[in-house]
Amino acid sequence: MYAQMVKTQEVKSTTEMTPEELDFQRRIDADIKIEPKDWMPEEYRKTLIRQMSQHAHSEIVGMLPEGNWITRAPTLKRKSILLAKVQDEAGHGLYIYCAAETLGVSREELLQQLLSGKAKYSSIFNYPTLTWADMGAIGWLVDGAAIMNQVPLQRCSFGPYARAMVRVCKEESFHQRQGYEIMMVMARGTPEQKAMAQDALDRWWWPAVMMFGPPDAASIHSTQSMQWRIKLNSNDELRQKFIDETVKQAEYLGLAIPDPDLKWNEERGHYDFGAIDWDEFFEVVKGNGPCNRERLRARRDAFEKGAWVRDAANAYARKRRESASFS
Ligand code: FAQ
Repeated sequence: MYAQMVKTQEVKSTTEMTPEELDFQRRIDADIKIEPKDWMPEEYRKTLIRQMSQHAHSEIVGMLPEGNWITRAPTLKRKSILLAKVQDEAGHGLYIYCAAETLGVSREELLQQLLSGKAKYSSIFNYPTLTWADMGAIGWLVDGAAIMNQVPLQRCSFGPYARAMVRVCKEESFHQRQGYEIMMVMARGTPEQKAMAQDALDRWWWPAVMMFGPPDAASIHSTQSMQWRIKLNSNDELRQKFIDETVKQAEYLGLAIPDPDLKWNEERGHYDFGAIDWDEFFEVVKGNGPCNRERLRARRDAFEKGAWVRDAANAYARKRRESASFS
């Protein structure tokens, strides 16, 4: 249905490219990184700003569902681990905003686009975190999906983005393990704890599978982004890889993935899986998910309440500039 509704971007063939574009594409094909001061097509710059800012916003908005459990973590150890994880997400957002700024856009502009609702962030962060087991499911599934998508981005064509991904992926890998460990403890705990772990898996499975974006036939940006190596894999390729790897992990936990159609396909060498509810995905992306309004309200509140910090930092910077110009 969506494949018929969506027109994927058309890409230029080499004969249609200008000499500058041809040279640019040759550098990309030779796996030479593009740096901020290099010539680049305007659309390449715009696509990167769109993807990188959405990525940075996802990291920042992604702090909210887990932040919700910091005060309610079951032990001091769990609290300090969760606190560190949420702080890491803030760090990821900052690296990626910095990398996006090298493309000539200011952080203020990017933030305004988030706060006004113009810019997107990942659909996954519009779902509520109802129990402690959700901390396990987010680490295991959401960070797991994020790594699957971000490991290839370490080799993307834009230098600052690729380099930012190196550290992000190392940290995401720790996040994924801490989530899986929470699930392991709960799955082997009391029957009530195991039921909580199963319930969290039931609620997070399909939103995590949707995180990879619309199916390839409806992915408007993929063809061009893959030609420019802004994306190295298609949405469906990464989704399949995630499912193939996660099924074994669920089996080890003794938990059931909530998909009756999940079945190993010997011929394809992959798991077949059931139909994804793309209506739900597009509703969430349009702003109608269970927590979209709450998430944006929290970010707007934080921005308003943080005004005095920005004012103080600016006043301090101004003072230092003035005293430096007198000496
Ligand atoms: N949610 O043509 P495509 C994390 C939009 S980080 C919302 O396929 P593209 C860490 C898309 O923007 C998670 N919107 O687009 C963490 C486009 O709309 P536009 C974020 C989505 O860009 C863990 C339209 O649909 N990761 O989780 C989504 O080629 C735990 C058409 O789609 C990244 O951002 C979605 N899921 O491919 C933090 C990684 N999917 O812009 C805290 C970098 C698609 O034209 C706790 N980004 N859309 O209005 C990417 O790899 C790509 O941007 C994709 C989408 C794969 C997400």
